[in-house]
Amino acid sequence: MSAVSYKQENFIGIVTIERPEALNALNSQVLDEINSTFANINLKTTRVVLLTGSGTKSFVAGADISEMSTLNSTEGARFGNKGNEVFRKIETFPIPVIAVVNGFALGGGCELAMSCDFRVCSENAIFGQPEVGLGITPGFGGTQRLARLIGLGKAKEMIYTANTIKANEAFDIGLVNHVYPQETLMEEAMKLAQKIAKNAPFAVRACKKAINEGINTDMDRAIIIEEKLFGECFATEDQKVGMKAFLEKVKGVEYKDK
Ligand code: CO8
Repeated sequence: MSAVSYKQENFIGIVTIERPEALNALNSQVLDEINSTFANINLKTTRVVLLTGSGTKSFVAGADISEMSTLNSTEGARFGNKGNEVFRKIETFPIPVIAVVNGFALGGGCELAMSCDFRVCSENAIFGQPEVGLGITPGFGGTQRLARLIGLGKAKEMIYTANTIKANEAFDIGLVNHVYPQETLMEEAMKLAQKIAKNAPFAVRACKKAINEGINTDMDRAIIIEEKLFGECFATEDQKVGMKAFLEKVKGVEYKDK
């Protein structure tokens, strides 16, 4: 039975992890299916992806503890590598991916959310990296992405203590961009996605690439990455259409990704 579903509404793709019996925990099958689902997204017809978990209790309650419990050191590293490859694919996916966190985002769940461009969550969301309480480190990028997102001191405290934090604290420390009531979470996420999808697709993708690649290098190199992508925008029809519309005071221009 499939553990990941995909649907498309206009330019928005919705990927849902569907393993409610284990609070959407990530086993090998789920990781493989997330991977193939993203690989099959049509980038000509999709401009934003929302990634969420089924139900109202959990986004993803971590990597699957049953599957991990019997792994030896080599197998553990291989499992970590499998998750890392999938998460890196999401992080570097050409179009924005928004994590819609509808409950627990623990361990691998928090790490999955952090591999997305940004996160929105419901009021009942709980975030944490509880791995040290299970005798392991975060293994799907948590030690790296959490520190980059919320700063070294806060990340170290969360990881060393295994403390979980509620939605409002996640908002206060910048781990999530918005907190919504559970009932309106998906509707609000869709509104954000639609707003992004209305903008020039090439330019949005170029921004993602520039931000992602630039953040990992020094400013001199980073600014050159931006310059190159900025220049490429002037070869698109969307740049002509967008600027002409502004000058002619035309509202509601439709971009075609040319
Ligand atoms: N793995 C497997 N099964 C899980 C997981 C999980 N991570 N989380 C929940 N489940 C299962 C439970 O075992 C339970 O199954 P069953 O009904 O068959 O007993 C079912 O989901 C429902 O869970 P609970 O009954 O526990 O529900 P509660 O509401 O009482 O509690 C919690 C919810 C607090 C979320 C609780 O389930 C929990 O603490 N879960 C584990 C959270 C956790 O520790 N996550 C981190 C896992 S480690 C990790 O993610 C490492 C990532 C990097 C891996 C690198 C590998 C090398």
